[in-house]
Amino acid sequence: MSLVDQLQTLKTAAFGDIQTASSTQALDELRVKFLGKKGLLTDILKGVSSLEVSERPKIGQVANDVKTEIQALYQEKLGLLQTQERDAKLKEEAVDVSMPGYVKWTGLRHPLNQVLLEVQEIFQKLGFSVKEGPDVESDYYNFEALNIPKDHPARDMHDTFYLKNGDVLRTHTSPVQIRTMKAQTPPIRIIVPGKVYRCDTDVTHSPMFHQVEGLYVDTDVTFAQLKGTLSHFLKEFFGQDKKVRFRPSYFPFTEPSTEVDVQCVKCEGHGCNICKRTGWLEILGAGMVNRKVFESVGYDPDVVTGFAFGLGIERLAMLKYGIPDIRLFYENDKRFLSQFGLSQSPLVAAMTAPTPAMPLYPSKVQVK
Ligand code: FA5
Repeated sequence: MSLVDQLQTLKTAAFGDIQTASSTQALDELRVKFLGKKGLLTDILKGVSSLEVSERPKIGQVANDVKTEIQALYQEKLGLLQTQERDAKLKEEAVDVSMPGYVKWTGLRHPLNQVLLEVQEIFQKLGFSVKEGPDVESDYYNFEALNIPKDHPARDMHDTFYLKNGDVLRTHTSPVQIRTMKAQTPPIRIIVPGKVYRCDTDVTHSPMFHQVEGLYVDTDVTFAQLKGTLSHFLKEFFGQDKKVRFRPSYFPFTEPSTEVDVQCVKCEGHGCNICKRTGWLEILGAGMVNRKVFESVGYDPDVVTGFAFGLGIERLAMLKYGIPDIRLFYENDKRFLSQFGLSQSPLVAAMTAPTPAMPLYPSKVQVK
């Protein structure tokens, strides 16, 4: 077959293949096959060297024409296939704007932390600052300095976890009262949030729970101020219309002592299963700091007076949100925890923006 015929046959084959190519990739493979450096056209042109010199330009011309025509068809087909492939891709990736969007899950504060921050915020506005103390305490700080000597019956109220060396897991946050008074002179106005431990467990008691201690020491601190401060706190926390009552009680480190009840959050005082038909719920213990406690920290009880209180954070959270079982707080079940996200923003703001202290009661103590 002459070279011209071979070129014509090549052109026919290339046209047929290019026209039926179904993708840009297949088309590119055809370009390499027919027009590439080691392609079929190059193969045919190798035969030119055996021709008479006079015949060579004519064959060269035919070969160029064939190549140009194949390239033109290739370009035309390439444009067509690229358009088809782009359209298919756009169709495949099209966004269905009627589909629901992805919901971004953002973390929430634990309900106990939310309540704790709320409590802190209320007291910080009254001029109380936040102190902390160790979870492992000596018998002295947890009991003795608080007027609970060994063999005192009040120790039975605190189902204590003892360590081998005689230290204890603190049973309340009250030891931080002693630590602070030993380190500072009055006036003192602190709250102490923290974990406490008691060997006690049921639906309203946990072996580890959280308390917030409060201590205000100055001259002329009165029981009226204790009542006013705690009433203000409870109304801020539970709502202005909640009734509050103070009942006489006993704590070795306060005299007189009181327990404070709020009107039952469920039945509003009519009596129900939560408040054991009394209409009231006990929320905290409090009292005027016992003279013996002042003596144990080296303060003169004839000069200074003070009040202290201790409240359970779990108890506050259970009452505010109607949670029937304390163990729900510690199970880390997201279905439970995610119900408490709404009050986050103001609390975060309270955390990040320091509240200026605005003392209710200006100090009269002269610190030398
Ligand atoms: C005390 O712990 C005293 N230190 C409080 C106090 C401080 C009185 C300063 C006077 C002056 P009480 O044992 O009542 O008191 O505990 C205080 C609160 O902790 C209770 O009202 C209750 O809300 C909470 N609480 C007590 N035991 C548990 C427990 N096992 N689980 C969860 N909360 C508890």
